[in-house]
Amino acid sequence: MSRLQTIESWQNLKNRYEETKNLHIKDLFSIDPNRFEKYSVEVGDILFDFSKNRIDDKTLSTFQELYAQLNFRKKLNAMFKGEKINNTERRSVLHTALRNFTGEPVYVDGVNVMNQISDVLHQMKKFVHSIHSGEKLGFSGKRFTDIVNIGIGGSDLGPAMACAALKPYAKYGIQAHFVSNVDSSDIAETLKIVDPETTLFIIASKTFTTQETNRNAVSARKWFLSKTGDNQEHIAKHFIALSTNELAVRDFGIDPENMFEFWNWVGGRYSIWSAIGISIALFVGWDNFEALLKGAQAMDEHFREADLTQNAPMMMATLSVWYSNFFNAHSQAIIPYNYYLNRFPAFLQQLEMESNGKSYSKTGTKLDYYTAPVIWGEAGTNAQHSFFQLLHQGSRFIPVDILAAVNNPNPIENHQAMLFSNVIAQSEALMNGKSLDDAKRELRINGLSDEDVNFLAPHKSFEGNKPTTTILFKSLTPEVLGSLIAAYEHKVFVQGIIWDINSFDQWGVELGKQLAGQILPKLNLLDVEPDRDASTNALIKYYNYHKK
Ligand code: G6Q
Repeated sequence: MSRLQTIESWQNLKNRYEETKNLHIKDLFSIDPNRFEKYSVEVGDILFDFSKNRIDDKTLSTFQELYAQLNFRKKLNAMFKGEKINNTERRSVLHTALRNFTGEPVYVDGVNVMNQISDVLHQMKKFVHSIHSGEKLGFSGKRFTDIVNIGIGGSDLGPAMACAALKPYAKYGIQAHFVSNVDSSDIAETLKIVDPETTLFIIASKTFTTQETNRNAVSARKWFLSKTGDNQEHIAKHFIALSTNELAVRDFGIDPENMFEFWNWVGGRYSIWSAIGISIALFVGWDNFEALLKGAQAMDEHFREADLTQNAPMMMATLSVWYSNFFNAHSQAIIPYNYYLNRFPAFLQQLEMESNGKSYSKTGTKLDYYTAPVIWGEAGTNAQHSFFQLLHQGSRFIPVDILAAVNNPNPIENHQAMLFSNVIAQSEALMNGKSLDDAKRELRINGLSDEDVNFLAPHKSFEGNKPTTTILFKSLTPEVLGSLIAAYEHKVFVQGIIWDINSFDQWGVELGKQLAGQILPKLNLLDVEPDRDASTNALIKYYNYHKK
């Protein structure tokens, strides 16, 4: 049996589930009119409303006991202090240090990493200014107009999501492009629209050994040289690297002067705050990048100080565990009612599923409970016209996070009021549902026969009692975005503490990297490999036969 199952409060949560599983959220509001005040939290410009969830005081106090029994505070401090909590890679986990403006030192192996962080931030800031001011120009003396970030996974999703989210803050007339996929169409489509004289290529790779990134980087370099008279000296002006691996950067032909370093205690999916964020700074300006970091730091402080019911990331994690492990929820939907947050669900997919999609405890015991749910989502209101049917009437239990800004940077007549009324209406409808009697009453009012009423009513009724967490913010500013990302990062950390897993390794991703390396040479062979199964051999043969 896993350790978690032996903890008394975990067993009590099972009882609590049995006692409360049939309670309806709307009844919880009738019982306790202060429910919203109790179960909502404001952090800076963000309001987290947890009150439309299937929780009550007793459930939360049982979770409180669980956190105490798990020594949660001690574990939280261990992360912030740089202890090597990523035990399978024997690394510290210090994305929080990257946005630490408190002046407090943070030590790894006796070294205060704040000095290295501030050096690189300084180097980044200088570089960003020199591009924006025109001090640094392309090889032909023209200003940079485009940046192409070549990276994948954690070296792509964060900056790509943030540049999309902060588009209204873009200044200096720089267009940001992101190339990640080894599918040649990705780089080809980007190269069709950029000008070699005015484009800066950013090779973003923590390890600098990732197949897709290296392949795309080589193609970009080849294209660049072919368009610029094959002069290797121009590379220095147009290629920079973000990496922990100086040797590989040098081998690729990028001068270490043009390399922005980060460290192995920054996980890929947590690296947006490091040099990996340089594309954001180039796109929206240094002040806005710094505001993003400060927003995250504000969430860090909140997370370290607030008690459970007033702690946004802890509440998010508590609800996720409550639903995953007791209500058997297999997935969680993320619906931003915000055009600019269209990449946010994809970013969270990696953050949550790569961090907590694990089946073994930190000490190597096979777990006997569910860990990370599947994270999925799409921007509203579009999502309402596709999968909301399943949220409302499907047979699965799916908690939903709804995110929305009150103010729109592009106000046009009543668009924003329409958008926002959908936010409110959906969370209300998911909770309230519509009883069979109400459905029948409506049909009768519309003049339907008894036969039609009885036939149609079940199809027009909604169970309701579907939990939503609504996250509202005044506007989608860089600070708000920083705080939101940090809130989800900490949610993932708290889940990992309860599930007793290492949220900071990713051996499943490493497997993909190994396999890609093994299969590549085989694609050139027509002969089948006797060691491979018939299906794999047939697929390789199909490829070889049909390739032009
Ligand atoms: C993130 C993962 C993974 C990683 C990519 C790219 O946490 O480790 O998504 O970011 O595989 O790796 P490199 O940055 O080393 O190229």
